[in-house]
Amino acid sequence: MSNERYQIDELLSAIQNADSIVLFPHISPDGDTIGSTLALKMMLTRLKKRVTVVLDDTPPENLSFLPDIYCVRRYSEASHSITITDETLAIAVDAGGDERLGDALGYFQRFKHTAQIDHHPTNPGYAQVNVIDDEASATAILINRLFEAFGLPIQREEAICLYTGLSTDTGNFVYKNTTAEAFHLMAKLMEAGLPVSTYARILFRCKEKEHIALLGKALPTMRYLCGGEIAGMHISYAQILEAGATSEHTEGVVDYAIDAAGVKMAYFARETEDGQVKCSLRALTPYRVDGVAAKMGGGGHQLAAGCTMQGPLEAAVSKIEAYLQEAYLGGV
Ligand SMILES: [Mn+2]
Repeated sequence: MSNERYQIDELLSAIQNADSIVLFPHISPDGDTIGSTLALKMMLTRLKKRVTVVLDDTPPENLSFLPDIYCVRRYSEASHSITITDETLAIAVDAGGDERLGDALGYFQRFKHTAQIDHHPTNPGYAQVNVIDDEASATAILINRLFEAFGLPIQREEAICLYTGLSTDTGNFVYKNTTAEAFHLMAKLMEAGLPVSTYARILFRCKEKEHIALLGKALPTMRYLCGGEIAGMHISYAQILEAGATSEHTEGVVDYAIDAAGVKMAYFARETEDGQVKCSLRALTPYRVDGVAAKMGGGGHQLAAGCTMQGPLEAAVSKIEAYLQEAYLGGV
């Protein structure tokens, strides 16, 4: 099956016709873009292609366990040493829009042949060959389809990479995008020798000590509004420093607010070094926080959004609480 957004046959030919391939994961990289890219890189290497991976960013520290992660090269350093020929193919991986390539976009556009593999519904189809399936839980699912099309059985290291993509994009198989196909792939990865408990622990259980220290400072600020249906926490920049933490360690703190029983909408506000306030917002269906974020120049999805506000912290917190209550009382 092939249509304008799902040109799988065209991608297979483009790969077959290429002698070298450059892969482009997206900036602010997550487990799916990095895991899918690395699995694809391993697969293409088995097909005797010369493969490089360029990224206008650095992979997060928590993905440093991934096999071949060292192959992900900083775009600004790597791009000079790669020769582009008429037989070089560029493939963007998991990038929902071409702006997700950051400064590497201009470079991507210089290739004679471009393709992309993605699952974001808002993807405009910016490459010559687009393989977009917005019903796929993760781009890892689409990479698996390439393994199948090329008749290549998945090997253990490839399984670790695909598992990382699939499990992180589905929130460890609990988000609404978790499909039967996700579990079929999971079975296949297990058969390939995936040590799931080892990697599930690394990805979903282990926390940096700085994160725990920061959590210890945020939790006492938990405040409930609207009969316990709105919850939120905040932390000052001084407290972040006291915890020895950086912004990376604040990830996931907001979950403690939205996961409190009975809570429908939640926020976590943190002061930045320059005195602004970054706010993460969460909601449970049918409530939504995208509108609240948009009011403050931010954005995101219905159930997970964010925005940056002017300080001071206390004023920003009052404002965000007022907007959340307004959205809550409005019904959604
Ligand atoms: Mn993804």
